[in-house]
Amino acid sequence: MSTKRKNQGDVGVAEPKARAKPKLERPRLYKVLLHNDDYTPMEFVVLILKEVFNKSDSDATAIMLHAHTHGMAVAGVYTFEIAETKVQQTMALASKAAFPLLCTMEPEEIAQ
Ligand code: TYC
Repeated sequence: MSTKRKNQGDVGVAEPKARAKPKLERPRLYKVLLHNDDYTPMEFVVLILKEVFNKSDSDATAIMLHAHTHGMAVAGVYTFEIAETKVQQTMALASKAAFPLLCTMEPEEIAQ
């Protein structure tokens, strides 16, 4: 077999190689939501926001009051596994204390 390369014309010759640094997709983010109810004490919700969501006392109080008056509030925005863990931790603490506090997560809208 010949060692000479076949003539491939100009196809691809002057083209740059594939990107050296491929662009990474941003990970999808999830909002963790605290839902209002009539029975969970305000102090317990503030405690959850401080302990699970690492909020300051004043941020925790503001988020709790938002849920209390508007029906729900965003406790934080995280990647999937972190959001899932925070939902599980919150629900475990609520059920241990026998409060009906509901915590859920939903994907953030994708920015265009
Ligand atoms: N509404 C509750 C009360 O009056 C307090 C509360 C606030 C409960 C926020 C849940 O996500 C919540 N004791």
